Amino acid sequence: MALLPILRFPDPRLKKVASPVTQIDDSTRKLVADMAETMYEAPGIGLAATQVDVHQRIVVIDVSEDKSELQVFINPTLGNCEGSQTGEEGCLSVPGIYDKVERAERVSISYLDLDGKQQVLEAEGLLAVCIQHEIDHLNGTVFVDHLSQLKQLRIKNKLAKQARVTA
Ligand code: GNR
Ligand code: NI
Repeated sequence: MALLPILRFPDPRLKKVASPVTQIDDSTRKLVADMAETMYEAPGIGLAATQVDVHQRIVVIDVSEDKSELQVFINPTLGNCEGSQTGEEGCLSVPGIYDKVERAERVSISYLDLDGKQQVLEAEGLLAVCIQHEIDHLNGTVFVDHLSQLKQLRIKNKLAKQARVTA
């Protein structure tokens, strides 16, 4: 296993649209294991392949209290969305920044599991938020893209300043 470097906003590679996985093989399983290790180490509750500069439609999520319930979604597609919820979001690609984003309260997704089997999942609450946040990444969207232009500018300035002091 290996820790993978996480791209930081506003890296233009975060804007790439990921391609569907056409074959689930050992390289897919290795990537998923490395993504899970990277997510747990960060620590975060989800990670999209886009964030580690792999532009394939793969997401790992673990919203459990004790970090014991890894979920892997390959080629996830959003189906029915219902209701709305607004909560503070953060992102491993936008460290130290948190802001409110409105999302659907309940979502249905179809995806492939690691055995290539088609699955359907109904999710609500934090898992639903995380799924929407990760599918956004696969489509080249970061949560700050949902904020006002002024907030985005402030975030870019703050991250640029942080980068200067840590350099
Ligand atoms: O770790 C994460 N926490 C989080 C909190 C609220 C809404 C979404 C998230 S996802 C984030 C990890 C991440 O950046 N995934 O892309
Ligand atoms: Ni994120």
